[in-house]
Amino acid sequence: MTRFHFTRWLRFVVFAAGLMILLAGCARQSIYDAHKDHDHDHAWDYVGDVNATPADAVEGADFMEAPFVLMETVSADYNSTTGTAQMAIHDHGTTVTLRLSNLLPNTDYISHVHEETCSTGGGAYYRFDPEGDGMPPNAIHIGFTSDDNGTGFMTAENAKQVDESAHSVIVHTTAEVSLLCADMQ
Ligand SMILES: [Cu+2]
Repeated sequence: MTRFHFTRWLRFVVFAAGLMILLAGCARQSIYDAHKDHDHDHAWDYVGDVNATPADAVEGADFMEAPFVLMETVSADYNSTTGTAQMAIHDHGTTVTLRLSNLLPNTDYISHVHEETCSTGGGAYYRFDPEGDGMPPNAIHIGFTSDDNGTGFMTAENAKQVDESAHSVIVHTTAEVSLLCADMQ
């Protein structure tokens, strides 16, 4: 290969790699765009907005609060983890707020509203339309990252009101190990 051809080939490879990264980013973005509330700016809104009004500050709501308890599948890393889940059902839908302490620091977690109680492991995701999928906005997913001290805080909003079959909130690792559960109603 001549130097000229090698340079052109190298430029093509760099260009192609850049294009693939860009396209992967767009595909990822579009999944979230499809679900997000367009009143907000960024792609992760559908799994929470740290600046949203927390459940315990929503006026005139049907308010519930429950402590998180450790689930059977939890590792010893979480022996001292504590926290609460709050749910506010109100005229504009449902607000869920999580507050946790002594998680692993700087770690991503995912949480969902589930349709069964903690004693039965929570069962499936709660779905507003039982015939629909388990993704927002038809389900409530709450994603967050713990801070340097292992504190987690996030609020997720949904425009619909959950019914009485929204029984629990479960926090998982990103590998879907169930860690903590709160019985809401
Ligand atoms: Cu879950």
